[in-house]
Amino acid sequence: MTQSTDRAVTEVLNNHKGGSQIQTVWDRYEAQQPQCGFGELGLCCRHCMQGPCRIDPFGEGPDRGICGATADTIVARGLARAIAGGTASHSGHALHLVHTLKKALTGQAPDYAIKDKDKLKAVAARCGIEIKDRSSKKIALELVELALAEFGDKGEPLTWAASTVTAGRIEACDKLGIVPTSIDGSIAEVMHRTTYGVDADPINILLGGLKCAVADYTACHLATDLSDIIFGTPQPVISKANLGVLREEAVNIALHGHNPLLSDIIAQVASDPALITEAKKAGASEGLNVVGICCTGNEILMRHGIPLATSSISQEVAIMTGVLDAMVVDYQCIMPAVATIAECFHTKVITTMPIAKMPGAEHIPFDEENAVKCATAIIRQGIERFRSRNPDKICIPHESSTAIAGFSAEAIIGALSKVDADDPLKPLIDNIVAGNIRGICLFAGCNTVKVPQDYNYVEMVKRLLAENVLIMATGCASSAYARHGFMTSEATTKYAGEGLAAVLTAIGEAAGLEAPLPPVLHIGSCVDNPRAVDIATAIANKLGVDISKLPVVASAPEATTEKAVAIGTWAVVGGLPTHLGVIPPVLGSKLVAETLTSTVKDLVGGYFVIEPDPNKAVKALLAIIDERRAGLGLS
Ligand code: NFS
Ligand code: SF4
Repeated sequence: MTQSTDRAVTEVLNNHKGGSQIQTVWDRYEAQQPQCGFGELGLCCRHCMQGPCRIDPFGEGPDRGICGATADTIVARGLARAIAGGTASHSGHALHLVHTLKKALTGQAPDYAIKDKDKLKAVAARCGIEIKDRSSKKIALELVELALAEFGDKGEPLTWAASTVTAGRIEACDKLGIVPTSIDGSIAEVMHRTTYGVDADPINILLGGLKCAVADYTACHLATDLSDIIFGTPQPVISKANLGVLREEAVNIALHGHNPLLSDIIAQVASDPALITEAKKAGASEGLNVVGICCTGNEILMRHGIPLATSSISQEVAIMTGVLDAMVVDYQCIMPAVATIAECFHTKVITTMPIAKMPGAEHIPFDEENAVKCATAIIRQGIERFRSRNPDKICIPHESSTAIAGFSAEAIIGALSKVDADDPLKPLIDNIVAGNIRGICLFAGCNTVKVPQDYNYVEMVKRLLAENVLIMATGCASSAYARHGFMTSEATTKYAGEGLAAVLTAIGEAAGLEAPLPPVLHIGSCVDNPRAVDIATAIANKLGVDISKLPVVASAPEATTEKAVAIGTWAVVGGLPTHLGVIPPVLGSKLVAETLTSTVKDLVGGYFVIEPDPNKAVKALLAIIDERRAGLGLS
């Protein structure tokens, strides 16, 4: 099967010099065939030691587990646990930021500070904290306490959720009893109710999953806000994406993982002239070249213009170029296989977090209290490794694309305000009303071994752009579009329909770019998905309707992780029809599948559209956009 539609990835897969023993994610996928049909349908349960239990999907074998759990119960429990897993990841990420900001404010983490005071004030005011003439430090300390309370037993609705969505969303969640009062409490509750002999009512379990997903949204929004406060709110920046950003004459260090707490500091330290001189002394005439992989790559691309090497599914391929001197990881989406592949090259894989170690990697604990010192030590490891690079194993593809990134909600409003300073949203809304922008689609989520890398992303976006749908992207979706050249002004000319192209050109020119805005706006990493909600909420509030009425949809055409399941679920609760291009393990229960794709629509307005074929998916999304336009009285 085709492994990837990314030419750089394919070039390295075909020509790498690591030897025939190299196995990649695609080889291991093949070795797993055929995958278990019970697992694919969600019909296997291992929640107790009497199991595993399996339900026969054809109705000929057992229709209940040993405890009596039905297919509906088992499938619902599995899905709820996936949502809890994703939420736990985002909670850990967010809480790490809160603790670090607290340490920075109390002098324990001197390498971090409040970089964006305006964002601090805006977030604090939104959360009901008094601003007046108070110092940034006082405001921030109060914000930290408020943030910490979101994780514990707050006993009332979570501030980061309640203060960022429409009144209609709060009402819908209230009615269903899915308003979480604790981020971590919601995760624990799902784990509790899905253990042996607790919740057996599939619909009740699903509601628990939806509630946990709202907690996931809260954690993501909190993480985005704190990252902006500590490291600055992204603004448009021009950089490059794809494996061609690796350089033969430089020490190449890839930052892979998720939290900017580590990567942003390394990105800053990498411009230290003393370290650059050290790299040159080691023989790298072009000094240091820091590149990003996965979401942490998006974070440093957005804030520092650091080039993006590749996305999650092709992380091993970055090592197979033979020029990656160090791969520095924190947590999430890091395949344990990278340490194995690195054994065939000179690359040093460095783990940094106490909860994420890996056999075969070197562990250098990253401690926020000595962040710059740790970052310097990590970079030195990369410089040292450069010396043992084997020139015979080099295989750098030439492919890389220009990518304009950094479209935070603030940056988008900033660009729009150049068209209408008094009422920045007006040009956007007027063009939606006039049909120049038929709708908006948020592309999110991962790559998966089950779809040739980026195939669904590229196929879908070409058609949607031609139909004047404005695209926002996050996570590995944004990586796909950056690597395939969709984040350039030229892409607007090439792919956007007439109406959309005219709007993007007018905004680009007013904003002083002398060229159109890109048709795919890179709005951040996966935790940054709430930036899209912020924009949708602003549009909805201005129009006086709920988000569930807007011609706005979401798609995760190549989803992989539990985090993607959690995000997709809160997008649905947020009122967005959400397409999945990979079939989640729910088809073993007709009830669960129907609830997610249809019944839930009457409850929250959003629902899942499961469609592996990208062309059919585009048709479905366009029909939904038109249905919603009609609902608003728009042609
Ligand atoms: Ni999102 Fe980012 Fe990528 Fe998927 Fe993983 S990197 S947090 S989970 S694979 S988009
Ligand atoms: Fe089987 Fe029930 Fe135990 Fe699951 S919880 S493994 S269905 S006995």
